[in-house]
Amino acid sequence: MEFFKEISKIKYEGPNSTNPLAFRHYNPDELVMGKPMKEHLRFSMSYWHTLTGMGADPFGEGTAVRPWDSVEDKIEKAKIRVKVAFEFMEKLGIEYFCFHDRDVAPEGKDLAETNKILDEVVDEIEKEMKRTGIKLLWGTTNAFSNARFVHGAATSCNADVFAYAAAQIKKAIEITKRLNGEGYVFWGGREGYETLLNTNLGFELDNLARLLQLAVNYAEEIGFTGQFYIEPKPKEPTKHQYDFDTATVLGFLRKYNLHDKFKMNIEANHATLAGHTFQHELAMCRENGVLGSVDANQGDLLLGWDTDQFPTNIYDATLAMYEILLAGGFTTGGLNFDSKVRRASFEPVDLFYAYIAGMDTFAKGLKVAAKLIEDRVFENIKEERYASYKEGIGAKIVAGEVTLADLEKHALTYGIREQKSGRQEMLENILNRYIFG
Ligand code: XUL
Ligand code: CO
Repeated sequence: MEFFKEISKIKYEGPNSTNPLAFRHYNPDELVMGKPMKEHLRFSMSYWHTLTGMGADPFGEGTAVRPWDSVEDKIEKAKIRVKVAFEFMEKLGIEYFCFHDRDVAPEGKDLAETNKILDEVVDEIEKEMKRTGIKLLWGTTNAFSNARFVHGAATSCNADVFAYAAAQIKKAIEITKRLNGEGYVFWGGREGYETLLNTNLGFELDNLARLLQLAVNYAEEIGFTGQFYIEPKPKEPTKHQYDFDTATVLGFLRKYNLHDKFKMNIEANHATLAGHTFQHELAMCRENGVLGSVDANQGDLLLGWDTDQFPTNIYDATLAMYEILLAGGFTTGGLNFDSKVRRASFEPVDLFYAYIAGMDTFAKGLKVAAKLIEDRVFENIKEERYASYKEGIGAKIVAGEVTLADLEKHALTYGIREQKSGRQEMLENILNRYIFG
């Protein structure tokens, strides 16, 4: 059965095409820096927003028109959605997907039944993966939507909830392994707090580390070799999320000696909610050797929450790809669109327009970023900017060959000899030239 009958496979038609159902920049096999675009970008479909996001908001119910959802039985519906998902990915030429346990299958009356239903739906996913060759970028668990997670999961004050979350994670790692997932994400959905008047912050962080350590142990025990990622986010749903940003997560991981086991899954809109740019978070990961995977979306700077919009901002996409290329590109990770269509874009075809926009934006960003790196546009300028550390006192500082007294002597003798302009506006204009010609 075909679900998107009016839509055939989306093709690359080149930058001059005016066909809204074609790629203008994403040309999967075109070589960029000697590697096909699709291998640089490793696009992935988010199962949750694409298949189960209905457009509900705090003021009204979902608006999405999804004809395949008309079947009553929840398990049957879940199985049909699997077919829809794979037809969608095939038509867009997306070779990876990501999911939470609860996106793909409904919960049963208890954990045992829930796990049984999940296995049944995973059977269908496995068949479709074999048929199409589409792969699992990462799996994860949803330990935040159900009311049992009211006080958090690993950081809940209730030990039964800690155990329940652990059981869910155990199962989610098992299915990720079964589907050959290349990674597994921990996003701390409700791992945070509203008020310190009732919260033992130190104890909750210890518990978060305990659960992550148990997950590491279990992965080793069953031979799951996929990469573990933590996805930082500063707020929402809780006021203070523990995994605030990359720097905070690095501090946490190092304190609990977990830093060798985790990389980051950076989400664009989470970075901006933390008061950073997307590029900042990626650069911080690159400098610390923890750039793992990316949830590509964009926020609305006029709004203070996670809007999960499809990325169309060419500056952000270019600078993100610039960081990713500088870091050596993705290995296990990829570009997952943790993005949803707006509530008023309720027709199935809107899902295609949205992914085409996101994929084309990042493809164009990749091409521009590659050119910037090949021409060493910023590298040469940065090298020149720090030249004073290459010789004289600067070289001695870097080599650790000076004392404060030596530096005092230097300052007394020379003062500040020369300052140079940072040339920010010139650089921004050069960036524009690379993007727009
Ligand atoms: C929530 C979010 C999640 C994670 C996976 O803001 O980004 O969907 O990506 O749990
Ligand atoms: Co995300």
